[in-house]
Amino acid sequence: MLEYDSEVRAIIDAEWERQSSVLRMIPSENIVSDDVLEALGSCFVNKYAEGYPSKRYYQGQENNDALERLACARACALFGAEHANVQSYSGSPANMAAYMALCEPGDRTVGLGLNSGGHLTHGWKVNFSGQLYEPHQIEVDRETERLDYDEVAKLCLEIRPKVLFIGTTSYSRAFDFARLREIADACGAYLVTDIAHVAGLVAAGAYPNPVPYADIVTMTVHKTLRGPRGGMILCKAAHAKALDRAVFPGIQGGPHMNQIAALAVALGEAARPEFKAYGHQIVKNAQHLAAALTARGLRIVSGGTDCHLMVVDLRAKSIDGKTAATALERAGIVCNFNAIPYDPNPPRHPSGIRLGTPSLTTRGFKEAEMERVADWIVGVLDAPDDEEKIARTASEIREFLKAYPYHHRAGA
Ligand code: DSN
Repeated sequence: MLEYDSEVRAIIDAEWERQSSVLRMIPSENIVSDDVLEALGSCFVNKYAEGYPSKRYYQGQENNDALERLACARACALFGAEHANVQSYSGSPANMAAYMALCEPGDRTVGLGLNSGGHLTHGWKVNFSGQLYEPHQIEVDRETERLDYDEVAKLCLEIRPKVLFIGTTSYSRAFDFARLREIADACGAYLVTDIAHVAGLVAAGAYPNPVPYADIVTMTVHKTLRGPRGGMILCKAAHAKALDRAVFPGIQGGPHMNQIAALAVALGEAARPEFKAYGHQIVKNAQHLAAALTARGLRIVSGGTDCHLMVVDLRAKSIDGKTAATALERAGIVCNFNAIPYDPNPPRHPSGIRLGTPSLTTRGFKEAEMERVADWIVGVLDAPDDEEKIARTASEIREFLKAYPYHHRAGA
């Protein structure tokens, strides 16, 4: 492979070495199976397919059509959806398609604020969702750091948004989707849920499924779902036409058929019993890690987690999130700095870090390993300038990881 390009080969090898020798704890990252990788690198990379099955703008589509139909059928079966669109390049365009299918520019929307765990595309002011529409943001309750559904209902009745857009990048609690549907109905809004982070947990039955309640459900497929980089959208049959039109030709041209091939493989893997066990183990690992960090003197935002991630408030250790994340990286623990709700510190140096367990769980980590992870993390946070200790931790982790392979076959 890459016989004639030693420069790129060397960089890929270095990245493989980096990924395999550190604790990868960014919750939006995972490790795809060899089969997903093979499909992603298949001959579908050579083919254009603008349009939808049986309605394309190029010839030579019989295999593209079969592939896209298979991916959509697998998506609908896995999540219990009426319609699937598998063409979105990633999560932000998937969210854009949801807005375009349901709203006109200038319409009012309600979404979860960034510091409360929402995403840029849920109405943040510098994002298209905050500029093309009229966004109103909900924040979590100051005390519980959880969504207060009475407050959501109050805001929605006051604002009367066209869309209630609920999803997360760092909110760790399970949503009450039935309640959100009631709130949307009471104010005449559509309900869109963005399950980019928890899609794999939903597929595994380890997190509530919003599909019965939401008009549109968007997701990325590369996080807990363990597929290739990409987006996917599910919706009620009534929105299918508007949604498909929003994706193509509304937002994008030809779909990436190699990405859809890899997604079809990932959806097949996610339907297997091993994946159910995997999804539940991700959550058990996250809950165990949250408890282990709490026992070592750290505070977890909202007191714990119902999913694969948590935000850790570092103020008790007198260290900011960025300093912590860079020290942890030197020690072989890769995460990201993150704001906590109502963060008194600036976004570039917020008070927290965000940790997740999907990729460690793929490598075979269970609760016992989470105890080791908690020790390593707290050891670094207690002495972020002790370079000797940090180097020792990095080499301990590198050694430890040799027993946990960095690739896996389908469903394993
Ligand atoms: N970048 C993703 C995450 O890390 O949560 C969200 O877009």
